Amino acid sequence: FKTRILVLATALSCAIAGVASAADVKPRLIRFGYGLNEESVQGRAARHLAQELEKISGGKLRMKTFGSANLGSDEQMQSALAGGVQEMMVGSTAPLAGMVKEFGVFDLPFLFNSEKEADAVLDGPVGQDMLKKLEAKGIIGLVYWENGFRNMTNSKRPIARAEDLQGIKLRVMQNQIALGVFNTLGANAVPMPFSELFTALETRTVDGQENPITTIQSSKFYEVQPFLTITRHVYTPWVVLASKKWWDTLSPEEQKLIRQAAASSRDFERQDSRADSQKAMATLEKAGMKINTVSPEEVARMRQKVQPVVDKYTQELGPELVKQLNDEILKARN
Ligand code: TK8
Repeated sequence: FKTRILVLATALSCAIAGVASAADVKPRLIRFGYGLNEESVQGRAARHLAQELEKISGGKLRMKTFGSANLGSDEQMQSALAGGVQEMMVGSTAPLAGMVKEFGVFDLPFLFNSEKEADAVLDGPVGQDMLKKLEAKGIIGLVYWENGFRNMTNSKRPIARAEDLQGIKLRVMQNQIALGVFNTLGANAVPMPFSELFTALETRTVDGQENPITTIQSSKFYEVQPFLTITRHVYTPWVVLASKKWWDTLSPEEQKLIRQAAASSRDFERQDSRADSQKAMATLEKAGMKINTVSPEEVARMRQKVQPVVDKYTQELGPELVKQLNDEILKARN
């Protein structure tokens, strides 16, 4: 008899918990913005996130995705999240360095050698501590997606040596480190939001830019940029963010579902990005881009050239942080 009561009581409390958690998830519409177009890796992962969230919330948490910077550039969306006027987004870490300077570490060139190293650092203590720092600025950092290793394109000439960058107006992401790195390599660095980039390339306001292969393909930069140089000079991530003002109005159950869907989108996106990178390269070749790869010797020269910039920003970002980061990279490498 005793065990029967126990079984009954357990069943009852489970049922109550079940009911309580279902009531804890209210019908909501979440606006999720991103910068690339719908056909990009970013677009596919945004759709995956929306579908996953809808599925695991029994259709209650619905997400409307806005690509092509239709809700604004990365920087504008970051402010909108902090102000509580937009719920969620994905964007680059580079413009976030204006809020939490430590995000600038991901703009230090020639840091990671492989995607595996980047995953280890981003999902490890360095990457996660940085996400927590965003809270004081009104933003919840959820997960990192892969943007990837960046390469250069331009409309003037193949870049075989750093000297070939002389006189090239090169669009860079909006932070001091990116600016310092490319000016030191010899280019005329022009900070500009990604949302203005295609037009700037088309009208020759700038001569070149740098981004991963997947983006060069999905944003059709090959239509206006004849030269592609494989440099893999920096690995930059994307980060999925939520407005803290909004987040704090959610129930713990809703927050849990969003975290769960975000983790699923991270795994999906990284895999998709890596597979797409191969395909995108073939598309760029077919489109007739003139492609060259800088030699390992030249990469070593470039590294040396930018070392003063790395040293300067290591001081500004915190030598301890940079050391911790390098230690984690070495751990993942070996
Ligand atoms: C898209 C950007 C883009 C980034 C850049 O909004 O700005 O060049 O690589 O992916 O975040």
